[in-house]
Amino acid sequence: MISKKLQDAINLQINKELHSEYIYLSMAAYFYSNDLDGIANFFSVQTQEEHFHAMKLFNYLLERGGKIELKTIEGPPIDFKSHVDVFEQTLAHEQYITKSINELMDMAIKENDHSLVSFLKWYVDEQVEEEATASRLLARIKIINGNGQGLLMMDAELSQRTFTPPGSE
Ligand code: OFO
Repeated sequence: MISKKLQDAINLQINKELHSEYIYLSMAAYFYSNDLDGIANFFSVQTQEEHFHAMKLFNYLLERGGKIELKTIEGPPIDFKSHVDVFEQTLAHEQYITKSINELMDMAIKENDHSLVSFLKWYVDEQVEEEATASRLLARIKIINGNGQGLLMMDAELSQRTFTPPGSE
């Protein structure tokens, strides 16, 4: 049985992952309305990833005999200043999520919850990838600096992204 303190922290992390899903859905909408459907596709696939992150925690908590307590999902940003702004917000958000996962890991270590420590390692690794992707795309959109040809190339590349549930590839 998991402790009440860790149960609360996992429920909060589920909320943060669902909030991430909502944020990326808003970013997808921004790019769809700017006729960059490929970049919008990237964010759309990201929403599926975030849903997966939330559900993985959800299923784990149930397996541990914990209680799921879903909370209100905060609204996402809906106005973006520029394409660069979207990617800056993406990187900042992923850094925030990394911090949150690390804090959860610290709590699990402190409580000697070996199962949770082992489970969270997947998220620690995943966050390395999340930050690296956000950082690479931010650098590229800055290089493109509004150049139409560069933007269309990035759009074409990101249109290829599909969602593959981790563990099934
Ligand atoms: Fe769930 O990693 Fe992004 O937010």
